[in-house]
Amino acid sequence: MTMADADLASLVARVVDETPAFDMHTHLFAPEMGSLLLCGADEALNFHYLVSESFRVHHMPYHEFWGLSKAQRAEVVWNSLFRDTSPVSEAASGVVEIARAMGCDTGRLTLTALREALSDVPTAEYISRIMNLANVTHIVMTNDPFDDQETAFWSEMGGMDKRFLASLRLDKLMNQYSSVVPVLIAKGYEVDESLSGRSVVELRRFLEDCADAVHPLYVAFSTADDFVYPEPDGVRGRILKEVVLPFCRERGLPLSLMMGARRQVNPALRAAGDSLANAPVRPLESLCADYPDNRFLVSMLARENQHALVVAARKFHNLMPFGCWWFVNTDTLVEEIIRMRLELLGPTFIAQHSDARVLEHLIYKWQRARRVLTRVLADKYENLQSSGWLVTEDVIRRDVEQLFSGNFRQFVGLAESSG
Ligand code: RAT
Ligand code: ZN
Repeated sequence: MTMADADLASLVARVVDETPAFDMHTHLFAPEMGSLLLCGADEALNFHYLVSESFRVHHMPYHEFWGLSKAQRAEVVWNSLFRDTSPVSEAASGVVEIARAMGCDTGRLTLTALREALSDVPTAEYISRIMNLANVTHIVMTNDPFDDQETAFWSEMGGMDKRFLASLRLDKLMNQYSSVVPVLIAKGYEVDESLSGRSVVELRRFLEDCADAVHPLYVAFSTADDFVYPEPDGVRGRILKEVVLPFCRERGLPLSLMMGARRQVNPALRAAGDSLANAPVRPLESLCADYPDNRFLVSMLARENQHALVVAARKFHNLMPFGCWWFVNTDTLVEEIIRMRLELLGPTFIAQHSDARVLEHLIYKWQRARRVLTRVLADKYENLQSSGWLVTEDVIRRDVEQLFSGNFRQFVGLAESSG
């Protein structure tokens, strides 16, 4: 039976809200990893997205800002983005959404009230509350083998909160190889800068050891616009071809490429100083063609690259576009990207990831993703219905489940019942 458009739209909204999400890329950590799991108002306000926006308002010298304590920086950000201007940006309005979900009176929101409503301590109960509000079942961490603070916990990872799963992030190995050579040598791996002798075998052993420690769902690295493939003579090209791709193939792990991040354009902004680049898609197509037995999860940062990425995914089934990342994670661009992907790929991609750095980010990032997906899907189902196609609740549930969790689970080989 055909539904009225308004009924169909509210059914889609309900199903999208009720469908749990598998958050396949975040910067959150299991609670057992101590201070690495950030939460609370001061952390939320120190989010680098907000820090960079605040400089447009307060114009404080960088050294002065970074010389403040975290709580003082939170105050500067608060005053700039919530007192002296209106919090209409994506990241600033996200704080208002978090506050509302946590029970604050957002009509009269103060920093004190926000600090009271959000906890600085991620107790098991608090984590469950936030995950329930966001309707997220699993959180994939970004695990850096060259971060000592993090690797100190790796041997205990097996016994940690099962909702937190690992991914192996190899930016330093792939983008700054010479800087990690001494670290690898100190850890007992026989490598050198020119990849001679036993280097390749030893890098492979390093990856095996990392994977044995954290059991990642995928391996990842980000690239700027300088990523080339094939790159027969370059060190990165050789590590990719001789170490990372065979390792991923043999362990059955997808490789996630986050393309178009131009790092440290303004180092004075620290973590907020990265920008974007229009990255060529041809190297990606060549990789997918040359390595049909490897699987590639790909997100691109520049709006200009989204169309080419979707077209590439039509050509290569070992390519899975995921999420709307960082500078394209805004209402307008997420809608454009999801619409484009649905129109060219059907529901065969990963609709969104949160990229949360602070636990409470899960709330607004997923509320937004759900609102946009509802708008786009309602529109698509209305069109289908008007062509006589039967759109039922079961059909909607199946599609949303695939977009929020099933496509990712299937791509990484995670059975429905496990994890
Ligand atoms: O979105 C972000 O928080 C960025 O700082 C990056 O960490 C990005 O998401 C990445 O994973 O490289
Ligand atoms: Zn990220």
